[in-house]
Amino acid sequence: MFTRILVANRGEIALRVIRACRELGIETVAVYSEVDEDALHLRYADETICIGPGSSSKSYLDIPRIIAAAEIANVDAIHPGYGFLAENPRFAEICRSCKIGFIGPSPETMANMGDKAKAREVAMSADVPIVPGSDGIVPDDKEGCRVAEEIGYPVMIKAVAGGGGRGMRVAHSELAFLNGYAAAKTEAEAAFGNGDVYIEKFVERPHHVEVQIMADTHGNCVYLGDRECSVQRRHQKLIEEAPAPLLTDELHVRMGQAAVRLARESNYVNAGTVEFLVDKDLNFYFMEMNARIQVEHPVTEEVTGIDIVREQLHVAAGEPLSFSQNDVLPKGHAIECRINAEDPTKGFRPCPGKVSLFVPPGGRGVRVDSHLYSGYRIPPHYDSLIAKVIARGETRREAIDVMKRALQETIIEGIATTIPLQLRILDHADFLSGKVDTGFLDSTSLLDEDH
Ligand code: MV4
Repeated sequence: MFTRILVANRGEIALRVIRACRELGIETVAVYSEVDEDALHLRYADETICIGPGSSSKSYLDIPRIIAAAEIANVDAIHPGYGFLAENPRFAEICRSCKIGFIGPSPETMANMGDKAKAREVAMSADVPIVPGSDGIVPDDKEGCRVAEEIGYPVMIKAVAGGGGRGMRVAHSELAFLNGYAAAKTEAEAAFGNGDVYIEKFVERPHHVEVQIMADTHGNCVYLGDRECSVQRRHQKLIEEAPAPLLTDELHVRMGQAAVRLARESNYVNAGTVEFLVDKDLNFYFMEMNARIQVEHPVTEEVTGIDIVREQLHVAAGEPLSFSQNDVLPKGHAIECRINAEDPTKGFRPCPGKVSLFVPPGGRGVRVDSHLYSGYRIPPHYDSLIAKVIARGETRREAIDVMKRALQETIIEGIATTIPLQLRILDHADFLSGKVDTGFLDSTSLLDEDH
């Protein structure tokens, strides 16, 4: 096992990684930017290194600064958390050439999964269903029109370098296609430096269901069950749960096995997530693979009892997974609310600032992953996630009741948060019946400003 690792991240995920390391007896080195001098991850780590100014591009995203810190601190490996450098194949490659372990998949696997058109090909080879669409990149709009006609409108135009909803357009007609094609290419070129796009049949109001997998270097690959992540606004998830309420017993298994086939086909090693679209008839289609630990991993941990970050450390050190598929027996139900420092009455504008008082919820069935403390000043430079509240119960209804109680007792003063919105969602009839697809929030009045 590693003796010392560097955590190339901040916020709650830095704490999550440091906690797993401490339990395994691994020393930790935290890096931080100048605006993070008061951040909690510095207090939890064994050593700290300032890597630059607040701007991410000059600190948490700056590969030479991170590598320099890793060399100076003499670590065995780097855990990238999520976001920042977590899915950057060039960073993983540089770690490899510097003989620093990277706690994630190989640069080759990461590059393949980062290219959405290549990922579709891998899925096809693995016999994992994909949405009908183009055979790879669409070279020009004339060819695009031909493909769109063939698969039938409406279609979706997607950037190969995309993800998270950027560089995406829906087209219901040829005219809309021509406009959307040009717009998607321009947006993708600006956002990713790569304007290549492909086409898929547009799936109306799909569910976003994802499968957590874990793979080691010994050929073991298992699925840890699924999560429903459809409650989102502009591709920002607000509530996630495990298992996905929509699926039948048979579908939990079929989707889990499909995710494992895809991971095996791409030589995947590490924790990973295979995202699927599920339509109203319960057909499922591969969408993307995320080559990192995800924000919502705790709901899977709560129903399986498996420490996913601990297993990441084991497999990155070349050890086998500590469990096999037969040991994964999800029990009960877990829900996560992502608490963001955003003002729902001001169009979800981020509202950084000083948290004058923070009293986290607790009690039976509650877990809180957060870097917040009373008096902490949230810097404006990073994302607005300030806490994850996770509730579990024997049943979905019980988990919802625990979550409502937990959010009601949470005290966060000095800034606005998404908690009032999440409490309204937890009371909504469609949420209670488990019927929420990705169009749910926009189709309700829950986002209106007059609440
Ligand atoms: C789709 C789709 C419908 N049909 N693809 C959005 C993010 C990106 N990862 C893929 N996304 C979608 N792809 C086809 N062929 C609908 C979405 C989508 C969506 C997916 C997951 C979660 C939320 C979403 C919100 C709007 C659109």
